[in-house]
Amino acid sequence: MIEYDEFENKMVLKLVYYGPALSGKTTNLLSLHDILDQDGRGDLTVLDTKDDRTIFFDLLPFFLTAPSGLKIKLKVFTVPGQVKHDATRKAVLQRADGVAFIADSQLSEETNNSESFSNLEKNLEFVGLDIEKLPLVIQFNKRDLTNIINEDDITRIWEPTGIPVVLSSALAGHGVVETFRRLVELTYGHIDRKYLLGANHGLDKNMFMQKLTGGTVNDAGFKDNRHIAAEY
Ligand SMILES: Nc1nc2c(ncn2[C@@H]2O[C@H](COP(=O)(O)OP(=O)(O)O)[C@@H](O)[C@H]2O)c(=O)[nH]1
Ligand SMILES: [Mg+2]
Repeated sequence: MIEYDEFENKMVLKLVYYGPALSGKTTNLLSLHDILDQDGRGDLTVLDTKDDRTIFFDLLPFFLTAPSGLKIKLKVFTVPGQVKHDATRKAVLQRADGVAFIADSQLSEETNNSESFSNLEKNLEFVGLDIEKLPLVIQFNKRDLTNIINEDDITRIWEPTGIPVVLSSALAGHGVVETFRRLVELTYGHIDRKYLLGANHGLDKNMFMQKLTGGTVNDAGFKDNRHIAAEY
């Protein structure tokens, strides 16, 4: 649920990187921060320390102005993955406009992934968001490691859901921008339907993508990432 202030001509969007502890959520934002080194990208705040008591979230903001003058701030958050930080996760998830679920590809993490995804479903319901309508992208991270879930299994499980899947190695920066692009693209569609960004503000999808990611919509993203994954 977007924050839109018509009087001030300002809009604040919120994207959330969700997933189990240590799946690579913070690493995604660190890589995004490094790769998208451009106008409109703010500084990264990492509040996620290794000390259990001080784990909160990370925040990477982006800023852009539509041709109409509408100022848009896009806040990208991570949640703490550990089970006990559920209250923080709920708070971060409030009013989210889109979610990237970062799964850890290691076979040993399968239970943690599925518990975290169930937790996402439960918490979306708790904060009043409909998972069927919310822009959602799944990233299978750590493709550089061995003993990982294979691509065929990922496709078999996730393709029927229609949720876009990106294979990545966030540590190497692979698949990180693609995940963000996919999410930003879905989020644009979601918001444009309601706030007519194109019709009323002159901000079409390509311009939105260009301003946020420095690139245009890449519909071959999934294939590209399969290609990258094959390199490991
Ligand atoms: N091998 C490998 N390690 C990764 C990758 N992404 C993250 N990591 C490592 O996994 C650990 C947890 O990452 P972090 O981003 O802190 O996880 P978070 O708890 O989800 O924020 C760190 O040691 C990262 O360096 C990846 O793509 N490949
Ligand atoms: Mg983290």
